[in-house]
Amino acid sequence: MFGAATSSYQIEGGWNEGGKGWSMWDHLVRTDPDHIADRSTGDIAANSYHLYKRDVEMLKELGVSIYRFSISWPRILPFGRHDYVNPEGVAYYNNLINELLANGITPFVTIYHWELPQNLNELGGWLTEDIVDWFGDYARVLYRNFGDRVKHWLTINEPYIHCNHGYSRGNHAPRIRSPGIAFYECGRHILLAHARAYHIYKNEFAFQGGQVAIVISSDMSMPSDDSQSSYEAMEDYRAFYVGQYMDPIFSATGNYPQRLIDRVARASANQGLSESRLRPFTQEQINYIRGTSDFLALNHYTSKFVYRNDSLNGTFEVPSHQDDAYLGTYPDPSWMQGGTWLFAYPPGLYKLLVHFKEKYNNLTVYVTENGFGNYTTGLDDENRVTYLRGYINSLLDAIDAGVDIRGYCAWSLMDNFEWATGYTMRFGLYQVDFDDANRTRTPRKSALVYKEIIRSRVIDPTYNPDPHARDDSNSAIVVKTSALFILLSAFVNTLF
Ligand code: PNW
Repeated sequence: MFGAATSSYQIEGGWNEGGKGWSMWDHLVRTDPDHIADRSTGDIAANSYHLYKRDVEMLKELGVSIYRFSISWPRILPFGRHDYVNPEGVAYYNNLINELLANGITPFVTIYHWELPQNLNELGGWLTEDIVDWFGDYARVLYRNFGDRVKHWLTINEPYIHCNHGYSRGNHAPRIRSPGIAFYECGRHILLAHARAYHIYKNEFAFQGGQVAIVISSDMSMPSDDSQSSYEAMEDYRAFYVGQYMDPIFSATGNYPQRLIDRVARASANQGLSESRLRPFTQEQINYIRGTSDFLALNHYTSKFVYRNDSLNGTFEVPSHQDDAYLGTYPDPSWMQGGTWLFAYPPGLYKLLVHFKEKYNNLTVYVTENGFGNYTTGLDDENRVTYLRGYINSLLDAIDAGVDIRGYCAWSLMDNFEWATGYTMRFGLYQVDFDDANRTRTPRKSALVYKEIIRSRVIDPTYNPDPHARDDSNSAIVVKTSALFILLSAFVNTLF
């Protein structure tokens, strides 16, 4: 199944319409506007709150069978808590879901793509265990209202990126800078909250017959050379930034990776602390979290080499997860670069999937995000075409290697609010004109290539569509009509 992905804050707009409450991103962009690269907001974004029918039309044009989108928590629960459900919010997502189903497109719904209601943020957000209750109650509202039609639920998007940007680097909402403590607390509560939402589904909504999964972001990591230290650094990279979130759910032991436990415990002890900054799970919590994902929803963009040597001495803040992990990374300079962190290495997807198959006992995978973002706009996105072809080809190799892959979603259906980089970074198959009140969407070359791959089931490197000359648009009809008119007038002229 091929699909395309988006998230609510990045495309919806309608930030204060239809009874919606404030998320921590609404709060960030109003209280700290200079933090966003172009001082923009998601107040209107691509205006999908009003243009969702056009979005579904685009999905139809592409010929995809999956649309991955997210639900805005404060649009459904304006105050975060489940004691007041906003009927207009429910109506919006009902309309979207019904429109998708009427067009034969399966919804994959992300319950949480970083839009924490601001008042829950003020009560502690992801740093308090109360969020396990809040999140579970919110998930229950969604299952109850939409579960008759939604059969694929994705609980939480990318614990690592959310905790690293929101609670460690302080680059995303809620802009907390606590790389040695909050970073781990955030991840811990995300795992518990995810498990709560999973159990609620299985205990109360199993009759709906759907599936529930967590969304994990993972780069492919490789040792920078043959040395033991590089190999160890790579294993630590995987333990800190992937295993921390995956192992408690997908591994047989159901706990954090031992490397992660050991390194944080040792660093904490060296810092004179009486306990590890990575709080251990109780056996009861381990049992509660283990096995709580019906498949792996994987977001993958890039790859890196990992090393550990003396050049790292004194480079990390103490305490921090960077200091705990104590490793360096870099991309191969020959890889095509998009945004600051995005380097294209298509074989990385194949290697990662084969690694996961071996490590996590033949798990089932949907790729829920993969795409190319850069700072250029326009319709001739050759580099995005190259990226898509390369990564889809790599996916085919993984299927040949026996990996159980069920679906692939491109990020993103359209240009959108790319968090702290605002609208400066573009990921869209469809270009969105943010200067135009209508937020006109136009297919890029990548959209036409993706459409042809989906239609033909072939990656044809010679296929070279022109996104400026569209034979299926109204303008083509205008051209034909005017040609007819010229012919007619020529005929009339010969008469007189
Ligand atoms: C994802 N990295 O975040 C998010 O799920 C999307 O909301 C976002 O728009 C998209 O990727 C593009 O950035 C990531 O540094 C951010 O590897 C950074 C990384 C990966 C994913």
